[in-house]
Amino acid sequence: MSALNAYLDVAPEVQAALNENRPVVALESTIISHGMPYPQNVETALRVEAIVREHGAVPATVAVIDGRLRAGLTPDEIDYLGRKGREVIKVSRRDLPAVVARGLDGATTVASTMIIAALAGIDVFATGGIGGVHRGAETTMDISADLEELAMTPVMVVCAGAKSILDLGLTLEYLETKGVPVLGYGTEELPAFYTRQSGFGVDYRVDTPAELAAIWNAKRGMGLAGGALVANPIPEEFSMDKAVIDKAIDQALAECAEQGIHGKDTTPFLLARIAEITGNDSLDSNIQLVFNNVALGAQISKELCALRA
Ligand code: PSU
Ligand code: MN
Repeated sequence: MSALNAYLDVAPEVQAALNENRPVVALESTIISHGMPYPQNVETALRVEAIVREHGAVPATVAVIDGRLRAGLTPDEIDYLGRKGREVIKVSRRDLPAVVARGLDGATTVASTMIIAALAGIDVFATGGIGGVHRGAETTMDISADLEELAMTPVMVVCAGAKSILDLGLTLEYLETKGVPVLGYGTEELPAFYTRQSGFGVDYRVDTPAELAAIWNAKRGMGLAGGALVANPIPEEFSMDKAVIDKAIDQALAECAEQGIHGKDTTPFLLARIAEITGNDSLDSNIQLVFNNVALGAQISKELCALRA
């Protein structure tokens, strides 16, 4: 047992699946606390777990509870994180030591969910969107720790691309420098979260969960450090009008600058403002793309188990 494992509790159902080479999908909790309003956040998180199960995998929602790293939460714990919302500490890599030492609760970002998933031995993690290089990063230096985590921690992350609150071109450059494969599921183009297209290409178009699993197995087999990013476009019927969403993002970015929001508050502020400006349309899209991603995550995990059987 490594030193860090002393801080980790894996839910019995999750541990049993891992021991028996059955599929498991890790899920993050900042999307619950900071990514969506209550009660839709809790409804979505519980539905997401059900969808993972319907696709034959075991869900492992990740968080920090009472200072323990947790892979696999109870519905009550999910409800608690969702009700507390933005009062819960948003925990990325740099926050883990203090939150654990103080015995606090925290919602995990993509970066810290990857850390905990890797410690637990979970390969596949599905979410909505990842953090990236923010627009204006050439002066603010605001680059999400999610990218650095993808560079070093061995987890395959399924997302719907990144929101254009970020500089998508610079985000891809960063991932290239760090050696993170960006794989488009059924697409040549990086999806932009609410829309299927961004104008930026992915590294490889991959059309089946089996091939995504094979690519991941090859990366691990060669001993290459770090993760991989699977970019899964939002289903056509739920995608948004580009002009509508771009206008909301521009307004949210302007308010963010006016109010001097910075650091770890930037992304939650932008997410909340975009949801408020566009109302239920963007929330519906957001929920649907997460459902789509966790279903793909379950299929990839199944294929990985088959490769290892
Ligand atoms: N982007 C989204 N939805 C989210 C997040 C980002 O579209 O919920 C959350 C994720 O938890 C992600 C975090 O890991 O925000 C990134 O925060 P930051 O930019 O401060 O690293
Ligand atoms: Mn940041």
